[in-house]
Amino acid sequence: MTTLYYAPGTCATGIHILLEEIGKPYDLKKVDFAAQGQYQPDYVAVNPKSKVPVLVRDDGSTLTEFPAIAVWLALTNPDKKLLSTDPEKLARTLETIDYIVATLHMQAWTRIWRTARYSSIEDEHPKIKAQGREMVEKGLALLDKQLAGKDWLMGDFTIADCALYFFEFWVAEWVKLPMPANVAAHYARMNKRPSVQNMLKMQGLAQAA
Ligand SMILES: N[C@@H](CCC(=O)N[C@@H](CS)C(=O)NCC(=O)O)C(=O)O
Repeated sequence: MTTLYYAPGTCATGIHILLEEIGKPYDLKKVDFAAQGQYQPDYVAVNPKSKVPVLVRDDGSTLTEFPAIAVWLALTNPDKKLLSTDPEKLARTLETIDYIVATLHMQAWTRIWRTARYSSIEDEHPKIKAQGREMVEKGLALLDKQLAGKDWLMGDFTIADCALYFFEFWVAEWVKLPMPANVAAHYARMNKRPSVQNMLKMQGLAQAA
């Protein structure tokens, strides 16, 4: 059966939401980050990159990287209309996801949460964290502009909204930075979706959002 490896509240929440939107049966396997589970041999055998999300498909093959998993889920479930195949809309959707994943997650949040990966000199950490925060704030401003006059990033609900959700979740629940109005409204809209409510319950995060 399709299986999602996740850790609560991580970027894997976006893939979990997509699985709930699709509504087909799947299994969940939790990776215990507190116990460094991502680095243990049994998990490295699943994903040598030691990251979540990982999707194990029905044929037993694994898929990693948020954008790849999200696109694959959308294209294999076309009836759910989670990604337009119109070239312009598809390119714009991927443009937004790449910004959230490759710039905001990988560059900004990694500076904030995994600061030691940027410098082993502790005195430099406050500066690196501040850079990450600045990047998050810039991202919030750009995404707020993109959401102006729209309920969802692309007009219709797509995989991009699920990527934005994990970014919003971190801002709202974990770092508690103020969100600009359109982003805050998008986060509230997402939290009302049954798929998001199910995900929050299943990951033990229901109190958070
Ligand atoms: N580029 C990857 C990033 C995945 C990633 O960094 N996931 C984080 C959780 S949000 C993780 O597994 N971190 C564990 C670690 O770095 O030790 C993707 O988009 O899937």
